[in-house]
Amino acid sequence: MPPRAPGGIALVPGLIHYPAYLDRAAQERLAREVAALVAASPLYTPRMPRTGKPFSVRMSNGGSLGWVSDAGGYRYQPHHPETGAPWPPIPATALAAWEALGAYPAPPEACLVNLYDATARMGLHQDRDEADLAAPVLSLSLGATALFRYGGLRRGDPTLSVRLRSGDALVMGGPARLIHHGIDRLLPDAPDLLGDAGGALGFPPPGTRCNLTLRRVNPPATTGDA
Ligand code: MD6
Ligand code: FE
Repeated sequence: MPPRAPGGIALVPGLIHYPAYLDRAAQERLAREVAALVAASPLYTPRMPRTGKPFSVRMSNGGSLGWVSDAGGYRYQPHHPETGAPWPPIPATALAAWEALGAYPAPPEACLVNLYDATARMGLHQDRDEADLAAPVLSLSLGATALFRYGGLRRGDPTLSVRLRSGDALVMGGPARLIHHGIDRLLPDAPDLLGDAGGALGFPPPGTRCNLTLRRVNPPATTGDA
């Protein structure tokens, strides 16, 4: 395994938090890249399998595959569910973070973009729609601070929470790859590093939070791009 970047904090084995991994300039660069991504591939409201209940988070994707959810279920697909267009490329700043922190020899195929407003949340879930569970999931946060909750492999396991701030990276891999986790809420009073710059850039909109999760979906051997 390649060496990990310094500064990571193991919240539990395999769940590594890198506070302020992206400096201010890198956050602004990533914010511009994601603004261009969502201009080409608009945020949409996903729906829960079976019930069709809308998510409170809006989503888009970059990469050869994007994660989507609708009444038909969760899946990865190569095109936007509303425009039918292929997803745009994964932002370069996010790819660089995968190479530095991903600890995996193949590039990510999917970059899920989540946008939270002040009332949005994400229930406790596992990321388990990927055929390749050997690869970690890398998350990058921009904008407002969020309360991230994480537990164990069983749904009823006790949980802890950590604040994810603008510029933070989080790697979920190894023994933590399938732990339950979610976002309780944004913390409106916690100033975010991107602050005014985010407002000036227009993305993420003031008071909102954007999270990117990069995933390897298929084992490298089946796609030949390792
Ligand atoms: C979020 N993150 O931070 C939601 N999943 O908005 C996730 O669901 C997540 O942060 C897998 C790995 C890291 C994550
Ligand atoms: Fe997740």
